[in-house]
Amino acid sequence: MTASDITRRALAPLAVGGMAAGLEACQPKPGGDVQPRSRQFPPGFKWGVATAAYQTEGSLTADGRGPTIWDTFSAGGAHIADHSTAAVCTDSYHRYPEDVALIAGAGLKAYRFSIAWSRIVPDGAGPANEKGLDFYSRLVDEQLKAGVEPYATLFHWDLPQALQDKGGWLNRDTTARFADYAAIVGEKLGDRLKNFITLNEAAVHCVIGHVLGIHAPGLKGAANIGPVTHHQNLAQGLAIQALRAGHADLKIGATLALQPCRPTGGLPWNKLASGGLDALWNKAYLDPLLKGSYPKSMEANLKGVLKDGDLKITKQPVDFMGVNYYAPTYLGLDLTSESHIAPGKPPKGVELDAFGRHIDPSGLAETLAWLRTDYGNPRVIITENGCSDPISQTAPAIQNDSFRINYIRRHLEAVRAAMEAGSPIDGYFVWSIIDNWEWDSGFSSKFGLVSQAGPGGVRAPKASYAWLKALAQSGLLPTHE
Ligand code: IFM
Repeated sequence: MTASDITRRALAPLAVGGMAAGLEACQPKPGGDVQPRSRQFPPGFKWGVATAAYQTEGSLTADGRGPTIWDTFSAGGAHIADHSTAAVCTDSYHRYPEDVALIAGAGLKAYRFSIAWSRIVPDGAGPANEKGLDFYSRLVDEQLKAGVEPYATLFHWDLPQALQDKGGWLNRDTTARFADYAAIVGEKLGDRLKNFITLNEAAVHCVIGHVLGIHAPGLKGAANIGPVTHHQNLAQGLAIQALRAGHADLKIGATLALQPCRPTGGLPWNKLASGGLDALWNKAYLDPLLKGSYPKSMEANLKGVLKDGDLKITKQPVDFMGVNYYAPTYLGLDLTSESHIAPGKPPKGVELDAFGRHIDPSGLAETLAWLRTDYGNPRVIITENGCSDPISQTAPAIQNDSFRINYIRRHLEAVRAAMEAGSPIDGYFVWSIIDNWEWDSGFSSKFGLVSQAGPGGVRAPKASYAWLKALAQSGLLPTHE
């Protein structure tokens, strides 16, 4: 889920402080492909895939796992397009050796997975659950044995329900609980697990889960923006400190859903709307981490939330920035909506993928240029990029997925071009290895390189799996699929 989904489906009721937030407008950029001079990726470039615990593991009560906000939100299939739940998913809690074999079998050298907080600290606070830690220990060892480098995300939206009961991300105490949990994971696994990603797409969790109510915990209201944004940033800073205190040699990064926010049409006031979303979606996470500040337009949201000294904690050295990119979004000014921001039409002729997202690799080039020019050019890993089959509750996965190959190929052209422009990009991870449970879309959206016939069913590599395998072997990006 990205901001383009917000604009399409639900932006109108989003209150973000209105036009005041819109003064930092991002500039429109022409859409389209970006051609690199060379199509050869360097040796050592990390080709990988990404998943998340809640979308893959299933086994929601196994080995002492505590309930999470997603268990509550999706109970009985509520709020989910196909009324499914994540009870089984790809059954990766049991089938992880097969997952790893598929990854290694494609010649991929990196696997980004997430750790379920409530498997480690079932009640959100208190002693560690050894059985939960053992599961991730086995998963890490399986990867190392197969020559795959593990990248663990500590939080991919599955907050322990016990913490939500105390206010979740609205409660400042959650930040300390996250640091405690990070310390436990670092202590147990940090001898072998060297790559950590703090939070996944904090903006999505904030806006879709706490403002629009489409994701767990299903809260609504613009008043949540300030506390949820800042507490996630603060938690991240504390967790980075805790991890580094345990093991000095860890490589730690943050993964953001970076997304160009473009004004619709030529009217100048639409820049106010696009700038408003840019501030709270992109800059409200990049700035505290990399600059130790917030964009000015966030000030009103942060009143009473931001405390003295916090920005010294949010600003931490990171070893890489994780960029998740899917599409840009278009916005316009709408005085009839509470936020004054409304979804806008993209320029004529813009391509859409089957999920309804724009296909626009220039947006990826643009986000990578921000990091180069405005944020000190940190090392980067593309921690997610990919596309879905057409949304369908009944259609089987498309095995001959040339549209996915085409999407990945065109975005890799933008990655390679950004490297030529000076971006230090170390890797590219496709979302995702196997079709999994896509949050509020359930199983009706399929992003995998491999299909699975229903929860727990037979797995079959798609055409894109073989294509990525050939690319990972040669490093040479083909000119067509
Ligand atoms: O499935 C999600 C993932 O959890 C976060 N980033 C976007 C993916 C596809 O929508």
